Amino acid sequence: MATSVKKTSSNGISSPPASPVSGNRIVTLDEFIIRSEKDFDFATGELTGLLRDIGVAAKIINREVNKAGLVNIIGVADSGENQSGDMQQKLDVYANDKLIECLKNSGECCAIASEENDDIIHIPPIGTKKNHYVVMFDPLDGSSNIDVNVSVGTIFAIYRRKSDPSAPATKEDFLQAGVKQVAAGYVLYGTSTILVYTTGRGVNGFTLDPSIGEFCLSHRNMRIPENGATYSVNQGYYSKFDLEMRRYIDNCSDQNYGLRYIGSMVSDIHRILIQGGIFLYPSTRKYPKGKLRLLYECNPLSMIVEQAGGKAMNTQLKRILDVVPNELHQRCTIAIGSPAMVDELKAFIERYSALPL
Ligand code: AHM
Ligand code: MG
Repeated sequence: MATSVKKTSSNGISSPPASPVSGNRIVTLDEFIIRSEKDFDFATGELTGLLRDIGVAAKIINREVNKAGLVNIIGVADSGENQSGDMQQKLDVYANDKLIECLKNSGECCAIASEENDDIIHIPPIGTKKNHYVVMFDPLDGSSNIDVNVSVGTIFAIYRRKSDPSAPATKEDFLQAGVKQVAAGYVLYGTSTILVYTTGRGVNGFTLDPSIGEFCLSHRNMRIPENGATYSVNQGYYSKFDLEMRRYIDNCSDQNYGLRYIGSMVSDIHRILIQGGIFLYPSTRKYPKGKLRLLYECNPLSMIVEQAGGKAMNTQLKRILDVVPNELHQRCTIAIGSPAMVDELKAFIERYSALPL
């Protein structure tokens, strides 16, 4: 019987084991998850169950996203603003509810934190079962784009809890550095719907085949190109960026890099994962600490990108996955993507942040 040996490189990232499936036959997400379970350190089936729950919720959300224009579900929800002060879209609320419902019904995790909820949500255990995981998600990232049919996505992260499994989960279970994630992923509701995830052994993508209602393995062991020809930033804020960021953007332009910015982070990151490039959300006057959320957006996408061979840091040059959060809805700056491009930006920041203004 083949055994999988966990190999860890100097940066702490495990290299992928031999693929658990082979040949050209269709491999569904459920089959892949179950076959990969043996590679996981604490294989009890809980993590497998959680990933399957998220897969089910993603299919339900996908159905609703795809018929959004037909059923008057697009637009701003009655609840108004969420914790982070953004307008909540109706589909945000729907996606949030479905994820919570799917995770609650299976009872595989002990608590949830969502970008759309102020506080953590406890999940009552089923019977005497002790649950060891907490789940965090942004149910519908980029949702301000829904009304104009631009792709949106779900982002998720799973952590092993720190607190005693026989007691209720605590906020500390969620305030762990991203390097502690045991799994992370996203679902992009795009021209086709794709679920991409990692459990720390490489990154795999599964495209939803609507005819059979299954996510099927389509992108095996995804690797980000070392370099790219595009940069992704809201250049409308150029005058509000720090000097070093402006110099880097000038350099991108001088080098004839293309500018690609969808305004939906999952979509931008998915493109970069496949084609290479860099995504930036630096500090602006409106968001001095950055706009994006560390727990729900930056950490899971950083784990995916690192697992695919890329890099992710904040504009203080700290690896995103090493930042220890101190609040659930903490924001952070981010530069993420092809390793050579992130290194190039790092050199610009080191050079220009040393200059007097
Ligand atoms: P959201 O979680 O409220 O949708 O906000 C996050 C989104 C990202 O998907 C996207 O990269 C960014 O906000 C766009 O912000 P901006 O319009 O300031 O460029
Ligand atoms: Mg978001």
